Amino acid sequence: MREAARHVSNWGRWGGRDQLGTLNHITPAALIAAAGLVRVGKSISLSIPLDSYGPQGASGYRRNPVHLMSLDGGDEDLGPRLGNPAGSTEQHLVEVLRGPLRFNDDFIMMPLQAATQWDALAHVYYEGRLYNGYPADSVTSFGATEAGIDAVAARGQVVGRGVLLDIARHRGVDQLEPLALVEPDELEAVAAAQGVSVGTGDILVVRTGWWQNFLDTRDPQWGAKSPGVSWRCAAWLHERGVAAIASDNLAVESNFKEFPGIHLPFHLLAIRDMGMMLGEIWDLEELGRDCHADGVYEFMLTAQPLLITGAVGSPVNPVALK
Ligand code: UVW
Repeated sequence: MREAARHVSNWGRWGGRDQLGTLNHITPAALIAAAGLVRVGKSISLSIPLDSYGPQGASGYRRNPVHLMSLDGGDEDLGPRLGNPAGSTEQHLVEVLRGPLRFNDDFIMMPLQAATQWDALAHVYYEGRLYNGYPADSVTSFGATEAGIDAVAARGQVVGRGVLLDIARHRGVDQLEPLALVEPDELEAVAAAQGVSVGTGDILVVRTGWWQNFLDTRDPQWGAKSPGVSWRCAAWLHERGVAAIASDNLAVESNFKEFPGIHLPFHLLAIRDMGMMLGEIWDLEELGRDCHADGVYEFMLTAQPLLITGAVGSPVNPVALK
């Protein structure tokens, strides 16, 4: 692991104040080339629904999104029935509801690490240092002052060439086995079989079929059983200049415990040493079917996080464009 960390480290590569990490690989030329992949006018969302029925909830510190209505037709109808023609005692609404306009408002409450999301570079660290050597205390209760999701979102940086590697289909299964590991030579073999290359500035999307497993089973241990890439894939991504990686499981990587006492070793290497954002819990089912049908495993991918000041992650609605 130490050797791997040294090999993949990008600290200082884009300057001592860099906030983007491997997203720096998405150059203007890469973006122009990605736009050329939109050929048939098709768009596919890769987001799971943001609702209370998602895969979070097994841990104490994460919950599924909670969606609440703060104003709806029921409120506006109730007022007149109770003798208040405006339907509200709030002064602004009293005025508005005297006219024809009616509207509905809502809230969402959610951990930014629930549902389809990006891990920002400030999400994971070890030995007191974040990506680029930023000190751990640059993230406080006010949020991240370095390597937060806001730096990425403000640049609109997460758009480029997406490449799907459909590991499940290549293995001839709907879903990988629980805790299965995907190794670099398999990434290579799947790319070759699909006739697609993975190169500098690409956003790699790895399908394990594990999202469909959740839909089929609703297993509370779904996340803990995730198959996914192994920590050895970090070097493969680094050598190719990949900009970001996303998958349809809990944490991109397999939850298989290879080293006693070390959890999520790929996270440590990818986020903290390489400066690579991880896209988690993406729905790759329709994209997988589509790429299989037309034999085209590359597309323009737009997956901008929300510009949430100081956040260490963000929900995202990634869209593949062909
Ligand atoms: C951790 O659980 C630490 O990370 P993630 O949300 O990226 O899986």
